[in-house]
Amino acid sequence: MISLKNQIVLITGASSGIGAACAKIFATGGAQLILAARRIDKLDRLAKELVETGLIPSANQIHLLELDVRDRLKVESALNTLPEAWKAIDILINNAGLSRGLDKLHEGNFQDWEEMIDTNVKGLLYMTRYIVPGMVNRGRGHVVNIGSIAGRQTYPKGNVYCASKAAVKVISEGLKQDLLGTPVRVTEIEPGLVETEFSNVRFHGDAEKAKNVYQGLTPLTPDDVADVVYFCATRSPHVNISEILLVPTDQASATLVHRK
Ligand code: NDP
Ligand code: 8X3
Repeated sequence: MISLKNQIVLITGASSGIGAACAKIFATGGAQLILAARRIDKLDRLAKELVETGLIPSANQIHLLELDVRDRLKVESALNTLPEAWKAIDILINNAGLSRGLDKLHEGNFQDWEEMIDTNVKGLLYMTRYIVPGMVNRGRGHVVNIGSIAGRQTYPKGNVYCASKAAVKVISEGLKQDLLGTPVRVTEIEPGLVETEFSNVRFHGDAEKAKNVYQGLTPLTPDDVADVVYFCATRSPHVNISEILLVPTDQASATLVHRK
C-alpha cells in the first residue's frame, strides 16, 4: 500500500455522490484535493465539512475549481491557471457524468444526447488530454475513470447513456495501451446501482421516479464506490488494477435486480 500524503488528487464531479465520497476518503489519506464541478456552492460546503470534521487539517489542502468539463477551452484555461503548487496532479479521477432521460432511441431527446456525450465522453477526454502529459513528464500518475455496468451491458432505453459508458471503457483500455512503458496507471471502475443524485438528474428532477429506482433493494452507497477507488489508488506502483465491476448484492446484471 502506498501513502497518498501530499499527493495531488483532482476529482471531477466532486459536488455530489461518488465524487464527494472520493473527496472524503482521499482527504482521510492525507491527499491534497482539487475539487471540480459546476456547483461551486456545493463544493464550498463540502470543503468546509472536510475541515470542520477534521478530515483535512486545513483549508489549504483543498483547491476548488468551478468547472464545466464540457467546455474544452475553459478546461484548458482552468488547468493552465492552477496555482504553481497545485499543477503537478498525481491522480485524476474522471467522475463527472450523468444520464439524461430513459427513452427509446427513436424517441430520444437530442439535448439529452448532447449533454451525456459532451460530459461523459468529451469532458473525460479533455481532462485526460490536458493532465496526462504532465504525468508522463513527471514519471508518475494515475487516471481513474468512473464507467458503469451500463458500459458492459446495454439495457432497454439506456441506449445513449450505455454508449457513453461503453466509450469510457474503451477509452480506458486505449489509454492503458498508449501509456504502456510509462509508470502512469489507468483504472476503470464500473459500478451498478448507487443511490446518489444520478436518477434525479436522469429524470430531470422527478424525485418520485428517482426513488423508485432503488425501491426494495439495498443499493451501493457512494462510499462503497469511493472505497474501491481508494483501494486501486493505494496499491504498489507496479500494480495496475485495470477494471473493477461492483454491484449491490441485490443486483446480478444491468437488468437483473432482486427487489423485496
Ligand atoms: P451525481 O449526480 O450525484 O453526481 C454527478 C457529479 O457530476 C456531480 O458532482 C455533478 O456536479 C458532476 N457533473 C455533471 N455534469 C458536469 C459537468 N458538465 N461538468 C462538471 N461536473 C459535472 O451522480 P453519481 O455520483 O452517481 O455519478 C458520478 C459518476 O458515476 C457518473 O459518471 C455516473 O455516470 C457514474 N455512475 C453512477 C452510478 C449510479 O448508479 N449512481 C452507477 C455507475 C456509474 P455539478 O452538477 O455541480 O456540475
Ligand atoms: C448507472 C447505473 O444501471 O442506472 O451507470 O445505468 S445504471
